[in-house]
Amino acid sequence: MSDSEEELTIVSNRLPVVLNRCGTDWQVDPGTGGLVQAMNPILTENGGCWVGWPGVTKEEGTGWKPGLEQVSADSGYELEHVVLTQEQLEGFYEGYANSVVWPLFHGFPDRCEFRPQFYRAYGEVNDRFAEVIAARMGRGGFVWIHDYHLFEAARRLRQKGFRGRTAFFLHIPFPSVENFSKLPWREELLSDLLHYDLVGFQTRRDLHHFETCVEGLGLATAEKREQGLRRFDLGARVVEAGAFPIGIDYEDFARRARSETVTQRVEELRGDLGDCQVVLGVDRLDYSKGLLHRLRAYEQTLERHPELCEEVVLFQLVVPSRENVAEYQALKEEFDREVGRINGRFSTAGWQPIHYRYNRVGPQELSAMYRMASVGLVTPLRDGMNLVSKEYCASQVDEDGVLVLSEFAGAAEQLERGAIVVNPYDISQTAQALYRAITMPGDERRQRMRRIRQVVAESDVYHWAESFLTRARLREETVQRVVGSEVDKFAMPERRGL
Ligand code: ADQ
Repeated sequence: MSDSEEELTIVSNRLPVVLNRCGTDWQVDPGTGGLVQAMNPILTENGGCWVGWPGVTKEEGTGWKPGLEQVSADSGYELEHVVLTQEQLEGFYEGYANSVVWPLFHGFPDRCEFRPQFYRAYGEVNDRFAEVIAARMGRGGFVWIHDYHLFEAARRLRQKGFRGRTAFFLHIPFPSVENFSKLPWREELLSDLLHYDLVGFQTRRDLHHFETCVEGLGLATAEKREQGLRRFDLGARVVEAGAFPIGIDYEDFARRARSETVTQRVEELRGDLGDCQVVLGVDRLDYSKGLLHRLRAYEQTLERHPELCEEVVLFQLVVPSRENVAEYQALKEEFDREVGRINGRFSTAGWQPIHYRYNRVGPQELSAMYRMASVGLVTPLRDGMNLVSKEYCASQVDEDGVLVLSEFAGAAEQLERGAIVVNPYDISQTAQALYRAITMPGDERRQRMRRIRQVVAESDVYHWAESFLTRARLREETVQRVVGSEVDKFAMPERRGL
């Protein structure tokens, strides 16, 4: 087997499956989403394995196992599950991952709960993942680990004798040194990342933040390499870091948007809305997505331009997320209240300014909304990349939509030349941008949209996976391997909180 055909092991917090309980049985379906779509062809072609948590805890039993085996057999690669208890899940997932790393890395340090027990649970669960990976891979091979749930996996894997190559991709932003420094376990986290051979970020800004943190905390010095890569020489080994902006399956979105079913659905939706222009928001319910700021900006647009009343509607789709967390429930309540207030303030007999749906919609419905919308309003306060902005553009097959995009979405680095870029904290500027988008002449719309669509098409998810994997594999020839106890040279003398 040549290097490029080498078996690949992917690791992410969740396995790419959807489990639903039907009475006492389980229905197990293959997952969807960009990562699955990108990895499927590679795993199917070269063989491989996906390691992750199946989505149910140890206490819920193992009735789903036969279904998982079936999905594994159908997909052509193995699915290796990691068993977690309810208690581990709470400390690791709801605790450290989502109440420490998520808010801190998105620039909300005041929302963080820096509890040592969360950090301990995180370590325990990362160790469980490392055990499962090591049991499968032995001492060698190539493993690609994803996202902020698994910073420690490479270090723990090496402690178990693994000597193969490890790569990591962070889907969320990497914070500035000011924010990062607030983390009680900051040196530990950086040292954990420096146990990987290759660390990938979404944007050059994230890479720069990482570099500044590593240098600022005195762990290593970065050397600039080709294609913007950074190289950290740690003596016993070398770590590379780079920006690899994730993409979407552009062709799939464009094809679906052009399909007969979607074209018909667009007609129906347009019929329902009369001649109104549609401004579309599509988000997971999360404080990082800037939903309340967006409502205020829309309200200000209507206030300043009353002539837009009965001419425009904001269609906001929200996917439920972390529904059992009080903070998210409060956000939903406030969002509902604000929608009600704005609708109460501006509605007329036959027109309502905001149409709001709080559910997950199927791919065809989503595609119809993307195609129908004259403006894609994507204004997160911080976002690793933001796939919605790219999906909107790929679905704009008539090329007459305008993307209004937050400068704090990773996507802005690639799409700034065609989008109207805004600071979502600046309500007045966002309102002006929205007005400009709604009233933009057809020629300018097409010119801008064409430019963005080209970027989204060229840097699709396949391009992302291939460029990351090529870099990770290239490194084999250029990098010294870690031997024996040299791994521990870089471990923290005392890992606080453990
Ligand atoms: P997310 O925070 O989940 O991803 P995003 O990139 O916007 O954010 O992806 C959301 C996905 O959910 C999109 O594919 C979208 O189509 C889908 N979606 C949203 N609303 C929906 C609805 N009502 N019905 C159906 N589907 C809906 C994390 C990071 C991002 C990064 C991605 C990928 O937080 O910054 O872009 O990973 O790396």
